[in-house]
Amino acid sequence: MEDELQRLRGEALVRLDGIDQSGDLEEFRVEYLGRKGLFSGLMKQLGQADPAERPRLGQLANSVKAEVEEAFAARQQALADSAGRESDKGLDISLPGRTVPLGRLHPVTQIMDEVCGIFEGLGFAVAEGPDIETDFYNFEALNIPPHHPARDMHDTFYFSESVLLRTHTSPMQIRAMENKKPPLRMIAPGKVYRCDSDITHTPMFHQVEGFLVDEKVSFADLKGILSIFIARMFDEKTPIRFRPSFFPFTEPSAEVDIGCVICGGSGCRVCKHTGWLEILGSGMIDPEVFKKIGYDPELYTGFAFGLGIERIAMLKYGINDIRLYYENDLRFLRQF
Ligand code: 2U9
Repeated sequence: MEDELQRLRGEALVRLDGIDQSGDLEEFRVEYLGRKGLFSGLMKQLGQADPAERPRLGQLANSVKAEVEEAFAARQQALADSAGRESDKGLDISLPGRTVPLGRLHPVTQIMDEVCGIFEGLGFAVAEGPDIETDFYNFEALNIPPHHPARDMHDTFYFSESVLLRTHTSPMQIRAMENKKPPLRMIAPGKVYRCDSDITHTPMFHQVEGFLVDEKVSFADLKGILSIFIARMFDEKTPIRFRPSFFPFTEPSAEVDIGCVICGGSGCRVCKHTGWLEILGSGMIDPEVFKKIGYDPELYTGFAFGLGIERIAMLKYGINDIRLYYENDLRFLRQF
């Protein structure tokens, strides 16, 4: 019995040593260590052994079985560890990681922030206000007469006879004037809406308007502030010219041109071979506007200006179709 135990021990340990698959390991467990396995069979034969020898043989059988069970557990662990290393074989840690695509600000937002930042640096406060306005704030207070073409159904989006989508950001400035007394320096950035769509117009676009009101404000102040803005937005040496114009809410009025940023003034497709680009409108606030909101036009004067953000961005980047901004083509938007 003792010899048989030692033989089984040796055989089991040699078998275990050669096992390299978990299926074979399970087969081994059933054959040697299972309830009907070889070790259990030997234990059962203990009953037939010499009663004086039984305790010693019983102890020996238990310790041999425990040794084989321990070797079995060690083999099982070794197989599990090497299976883990196998699955790591598909991983090449020297490969570069996947880059996470970074988002960025829309070109219109970038220009909007740049324009606002320059005027904020010159002491202008930023106004806020609703996109949905009334006829009074959008037209009447701005001295736009009842039969002006801008009031036409074909130019303005109406909700009802007197409620509409603002066509410029000036209503915010009218509201600010109603609530505050001069001196006032303010810009009004935001979306505006007009019934228009072609390569230079979209039904929604962005404007920044601004004004400065105080006693003794002159056209020279307007020229000074707008010249500083142009020098900071474009270049110190950018040529500027003021051209007489007309707006219902300013008198006198002027449009402001800069030397073409694309061709340097020699003439190109962007400046239509004139050498100049129109970038904003401006003027001295019409006394009729002051009367509408209750400012004394004898005491106060002020200048105002307005610019279209998409247009500035088109000139700056040489873009010829405004609709590209709103088609969400990432190949276009990623360039800015
Ligand atoms: C108040 C009084 C007057 C704002 C002004 C312009 C001239 C102007 C256009 C530029 C291109 C609109 O986006 S655009 O189509 N704007 O030319 N805007 S003066 O005048 C004001 C504003 C507020 C109370």
